[in-house]
Amino acid sequence: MTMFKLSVPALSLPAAVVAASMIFAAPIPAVAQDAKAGSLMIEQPWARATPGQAKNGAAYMTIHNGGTAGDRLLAASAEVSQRVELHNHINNDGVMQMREVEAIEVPASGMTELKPGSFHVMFMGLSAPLKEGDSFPLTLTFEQAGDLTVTVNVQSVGSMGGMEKMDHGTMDHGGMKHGEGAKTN
Ligand SMILES: [Cu+2]
Repeated sequence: MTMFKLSVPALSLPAAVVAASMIFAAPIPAVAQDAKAGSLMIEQPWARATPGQAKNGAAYMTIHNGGTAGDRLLAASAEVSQRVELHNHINNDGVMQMREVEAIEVPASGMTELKPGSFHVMFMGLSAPLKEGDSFPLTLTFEQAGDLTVTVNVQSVGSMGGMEKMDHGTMDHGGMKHGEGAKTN
């Protein structure tokens, strides 16, 4: 009997909550604001705060596709800038450059990550700096799922997103010249 009584405090409430959340919650940060449309789920859209009078900014997110058909992100729109483009980074003889892309593929039963140094949503001609802690709506247009509006959270200038796992010191997006190599319409 004494042993049973002693074992009860060992199963404290916080430990039980942690155990439950490990079982039921997806492994994403608590700050995530996810959005769903059809078989698509947009995980944690975020943008990097822009320094000083920077005219361009970028947003990132992970697009999950739980469906049996692939989809494509065709366009994005937001009020924060004059233009919104879909970009990718390419390695051009060792120099990282950004290029506008026609679409970003999201494979069936798969996902596509928009992240620093890779695919991103580019804001060209910001009307005001993106400030840490702010958030703004971003409408994504998919070929199959149609329009989906997500809330983009602005994180610190040096942020790599919720995961903080990558170290791309030489590929800092914020310091790159946007528009170089990007085609104009
Ligand atoms: Cu870009």
